[in-house]
Amino acid sequence: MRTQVGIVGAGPAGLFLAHMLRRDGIDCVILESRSREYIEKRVRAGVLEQATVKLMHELGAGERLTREGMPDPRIDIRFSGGHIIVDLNELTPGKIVTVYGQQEVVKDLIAAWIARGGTIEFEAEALGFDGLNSERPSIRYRQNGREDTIECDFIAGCDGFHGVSRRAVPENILTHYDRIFPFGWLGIVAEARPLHEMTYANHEHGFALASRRGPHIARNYVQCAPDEDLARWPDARIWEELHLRLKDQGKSELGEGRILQKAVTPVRAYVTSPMQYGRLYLAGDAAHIVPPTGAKGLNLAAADVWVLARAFSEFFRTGLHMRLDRYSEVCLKRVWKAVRYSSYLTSLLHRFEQHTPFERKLQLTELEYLLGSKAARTTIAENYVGLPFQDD
Ligand code: RFL
Ligand code: PHB
Repeated sequence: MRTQVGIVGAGPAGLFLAHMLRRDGIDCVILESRSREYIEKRVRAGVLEQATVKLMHELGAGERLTREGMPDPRIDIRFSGGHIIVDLNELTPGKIVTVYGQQEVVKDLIAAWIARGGTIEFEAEALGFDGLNSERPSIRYRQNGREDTIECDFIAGCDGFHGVSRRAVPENILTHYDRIFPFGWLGIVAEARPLHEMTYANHEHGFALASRRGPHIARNYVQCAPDEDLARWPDARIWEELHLRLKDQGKSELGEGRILQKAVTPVRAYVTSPMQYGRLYLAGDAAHIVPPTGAKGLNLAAADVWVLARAFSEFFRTGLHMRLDRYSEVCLKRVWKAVRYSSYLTSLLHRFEQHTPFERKLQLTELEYLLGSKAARTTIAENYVGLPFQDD
C-alpha cells in the first residue's frame, strides 16, 4: 500500500486530520489497533471548545452535534465560601462550550469518513517505522495475524499516550516534561438526572465534578487515590460523596441512578518536545497529556492537527516546508498554555494531603478572590472556551 500521509490512530487527532487532508485533496490511510466497536464505546472527554465545534461543522460532521450537543454558557465552582458562577457567554463575548461525548465525536467522524470512501483499517496495529529520515518513510503493521507495510510521504503519529510513535523517536532527540499529581479521578456514567450546568467543587474531602452526557445521563467524578481500589467505592459511597462535595445537602439537585461505568483516571501533565522527528509528526496525546480538570485534551488534539493539516497542504501544494518546520514550535506554544491552565485549575480545586495550613488558606483565598473579581473569572472563562487555533 502507498499513501501520502499515513495516520496512526483513529482517536480525535487522527480522524480530524484525515478529514482536513481529504478536504485539501491529500490522500491518507488511517491505521487503528482497536476494533470500530471498541473505539466508538470508549468513554472519555466531553467538553468541546467553540473552535472544535466549528471544525466539526466545517468538515460536514456536525449535524448530530447540533441536535444532541448541550451548549454550556456557564460553569459553576462551589466551595465553602460560596458558588462562583463563571458566565462564559458574558465574560468572553459570545463564546460558550458544548458538552458532547468524545465517543460521539469519534462515531460521527468515522461515519463521515467511511461514507466519503476514506480508507481506515481497524484492528491494524502499527508496530514501527522505517526510513523516518528519508523521503519515503513506511509503517510496519499487523492485521489479522499478517504483517504488512504502508509507504508514505509523511507519517502522523496520532496513537495516543501509549502508542508506538513517540517511542520510535530516538531518546536523545526528545525532552520530556512530566508532573504526576498525587491523586486520581474516579469517574462514573450513570442513568441519573445531572446537575443543570457543569459544576466543579473544592471540598475538604476532595474535588468533585458533575457533568453530563444527556438529559438523563450523568457523568460525575470524585477525587480519589491515584491507585484507588474500586472495591472501596460501592455505589452508595460515590453518591454520598458527590452530594457532600457538591454541596447538595438536601440531595435534591443531583439525581441518583444505575451506574453504568466506573473507572479511575490518572491526573497528569506531560509534554514531549519537539513534536517531530524526520518525517514523523506527533499530535494529540501522543505528544502531550493534560490533567482533565481544564477539559482540554481532546481540544488540544484538534488544534495540533489543524496546524499539521495546513502545513501538509502547503507542502503538497507548493513544495514549501516552512509550516512543517514550525509545526512543533507553533503547537507547543498553545500546548503549554493549556498545561498551565489545567495545572492551575487542578491546584485550585483539589485537596492536596501535603498542603500546609498556609497553602490551604491560599487556595481558599484564591477561590474567594474569584468569587469577587470579574477580572479573575475572565481569565478562567477565556481559557475554558479555548484559545484560538493559530498557526503562527
Ligand atoms: P486517543 O483518543 O488516545 O487516540 C489514539 C488512538 O490510537 C490508537 N492506537 C494505535 N493505533 C494503531 N497502532 C498502534 N500501535 C496504536 N496505539 C494506539 C488507540 O487505540 C486510539 O484509538 O488520542 P488523541 O486522538 O490524541 O485524543 C486525545 C483525547 O483522547 C484525550 O486528550 C482526551 O480524552 C482527554 N480528556 C478530555 N479532553 C478534553 O478535551 N475535554 C475533556 O473534557 C476531557 N475529559 C479526558 C477527559 C480524558 C479522560 N480520560 C479517561 C483520560 C476525561 C477523562 C476521564
Ligand atoms: C466530562 O464531561 O467528562 C468532563 C467535563 C469537564 C472536565 C472533564 C471531563 O473538566
